[in-house]
Amino acid sequence: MALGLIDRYRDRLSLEPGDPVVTLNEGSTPLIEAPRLSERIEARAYFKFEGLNPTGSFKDRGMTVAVSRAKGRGAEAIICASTGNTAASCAAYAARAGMRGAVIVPEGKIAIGKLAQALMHGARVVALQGNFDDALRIVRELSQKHPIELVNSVNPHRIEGQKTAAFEVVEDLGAAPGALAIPVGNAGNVTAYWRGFQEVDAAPILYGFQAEGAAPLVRGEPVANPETVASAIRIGNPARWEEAMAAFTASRGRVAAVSDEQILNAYRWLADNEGVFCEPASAASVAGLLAHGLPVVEGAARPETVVCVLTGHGLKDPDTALSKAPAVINCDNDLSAVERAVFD
Ligand code: AN7
Repeated sequence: MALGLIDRYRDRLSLEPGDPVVTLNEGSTPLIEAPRLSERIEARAYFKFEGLNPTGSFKDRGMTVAVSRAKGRGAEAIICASTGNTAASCAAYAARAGMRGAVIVPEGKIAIGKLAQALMHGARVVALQGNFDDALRIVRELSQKHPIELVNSVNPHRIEGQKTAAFEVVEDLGAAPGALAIPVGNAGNVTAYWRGFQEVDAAPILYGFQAEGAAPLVRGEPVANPETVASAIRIGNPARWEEAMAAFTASRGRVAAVSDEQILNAYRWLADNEGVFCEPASAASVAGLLAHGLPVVEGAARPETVVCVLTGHGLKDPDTALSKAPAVINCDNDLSAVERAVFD
């Protein structure tokens, strides 16, 4: 049976000896070869498909550690601000731990699959008339005032859990990849990968990608009203700004922007040509490689292997999928009509 990541890596994580293990057997996600993408970018490409975690995103890696620690210190409730995935993960792990969960999401900007999960897991779901950055500021204040544990990636245990994805990449490849491409929102995940790689003496070039309308790290200043179809990374003032920029520099990588059109094209191309259905924000990592190639810092070698982190599952957001996909063909209840519909 596949163990959860605390059972696999506990000695490298931040838990106390007495902490319970709150797990849904997250992690151990597949590293999938990407033959078509490899052709297009002229390097050996792989997907780290984090959409196959229990609630459909990489957030579960951080949540198992953060919630186990919270439970170990006797917390009875957890809270987060979220663009969707953190909300679903927080709600599921709260249910698993027998704790109360609350999630604050930007009103009208949450993918339907994520709302369904958060509500089904019994979390209190609050839709804020503001954006993610407003929600994060408010939950930070709330967690100072009340005995409720904040489980956004400002919580150090989240980063600890998420760094295990880097361990898995190196284990599965048998070596460090030459480069890693990753979407960047609040910048917790890229921070976590870099820490994980460093702990196993690996140093791939990090390519981070933000959506053009929500690209504070590329612009070098916060974006007051971030906008993008990739709702997961609709974030204007990343909490892990400094650490992420330090990681890009240390790895000789860079952060760049991709347009919504490039994101949506990559999103559909991946589903259609590689058989992998990720969410739009995740496709930003592939869109970035297709748009920018493999940018190489002077003096560094061009990477031969590239891992693209596909951070979340496409079923999160059926509305965006259906608006991009071809139409369904309606058909009479009749053999020849079906024949025409299938073969014409
Ligand atoms: C699919 O769920 O911020 O740079 O509240 O869901 O670590 O923020 C989600 C972020 C990339 C960006 N891909 O990661 C949330 C939230 C997906 C995501 C990111 C998110 P960070």
